Amino acid sequence: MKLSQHQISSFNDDLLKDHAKAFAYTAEKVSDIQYVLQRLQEFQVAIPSWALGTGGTRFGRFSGGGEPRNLEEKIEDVGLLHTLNRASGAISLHIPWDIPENAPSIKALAAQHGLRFDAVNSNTFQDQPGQKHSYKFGSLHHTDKAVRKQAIEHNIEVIKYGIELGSDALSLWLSDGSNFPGQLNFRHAFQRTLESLQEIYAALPDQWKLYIEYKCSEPNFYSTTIADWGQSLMLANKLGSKALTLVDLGHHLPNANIEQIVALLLMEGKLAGFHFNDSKYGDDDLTVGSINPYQLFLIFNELVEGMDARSMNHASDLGWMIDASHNVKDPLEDLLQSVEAIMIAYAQALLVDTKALEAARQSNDVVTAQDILQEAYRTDVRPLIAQARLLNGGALQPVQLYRSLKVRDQLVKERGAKTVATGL
Ligand SMILES: [Mn+2]
Repeated sequence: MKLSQHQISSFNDDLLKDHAKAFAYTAEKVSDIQYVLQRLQEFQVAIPSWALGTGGTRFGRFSGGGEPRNLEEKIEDVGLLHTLNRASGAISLHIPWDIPENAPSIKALAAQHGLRFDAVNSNTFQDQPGQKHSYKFGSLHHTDKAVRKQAIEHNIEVIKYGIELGSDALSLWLSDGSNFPGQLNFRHAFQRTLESLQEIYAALPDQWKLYIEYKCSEPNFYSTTIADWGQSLMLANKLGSKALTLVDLGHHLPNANIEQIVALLLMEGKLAGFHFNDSKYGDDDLTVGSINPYQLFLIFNELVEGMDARSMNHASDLGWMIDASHNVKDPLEDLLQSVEAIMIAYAQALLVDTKALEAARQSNDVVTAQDILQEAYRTDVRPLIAQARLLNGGALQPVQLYRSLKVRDQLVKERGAKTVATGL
């Protein structure tokens, strides 16, 4: 299914008058509106190929129907999102859930939808049918060299798929860890992981990056071998300049100050990018901005200030990806909400008066410093994002258009009510 430009403009026509009023009201208060709009127009968030089906928990999965049955249909779904919001112009593939059997035709299909391939993701947290060695006790940290070799070769194979598709990063998350005290020698597990990563690192093409994701627990509950940003950074520093630390917002201990972690990784030139989601208790993988939008804004505030300090391009110099799961929502509607939440936090961060904030800090004016941040956070920036979308040819209200065109019903008709997408 493909939406036409005509469907989008005729939907927008009815909303234009109200939008213009709302935009004028907000734009008047922004000192450099052209700069903000341009940044918003450029900003793109990659959609993971594993988030296009209904998510499940360890207790069950309730499919919503019309889920993509193959990689082609997943690309079609991301194409739909991008047509609606013009801010989802990339897809992040997970191997082996989405192996591009015919890379040139997959690449051409993605290009037809205006999509590029973001980081490719490997998987050594599950055993695949016919796999020789099991990852039950880990992969890159495993005590058995043969298991480590198998996991290394898998990662190198994923890099090869990525090269064929024009990707330029391997994103790696390990479930390696231990469930009980005494199970693992921490130092040896770390050393084996490092040695395995060195072999993967050696297979990276020149312009490629290796994203090392960390997670404090799950599926192992006593220790994980790359548990936090410090351990990821230690590995990245030992590996070299292509290795960077990836921050998944749901992978921290409760109440961790993620914005501070981000600020320092960025300062060190070691921040790879993000897996966006939101959570209340653990790695809940909820819709971005649904639980704690203020934290997301504070993170973007550090990102904008820190990237500007290093003259980085906001849109292209870090990896921006969603990593969420949708148990009770239509995945496409949920992803539209997530991208919107990211754009809102980014736009608010662009409005922060950084000079005034720095002056307040210098004079230890704590009240003013807080007010400056909250002034930006409490600005309703939705008309600015809608304007950027309009300028890019997208819909003023993506979810409403998706609903009024009955896209999900159409997908169910085309694909069936019982389809199940590969993924989480
Ligand atoms: Mn993640």
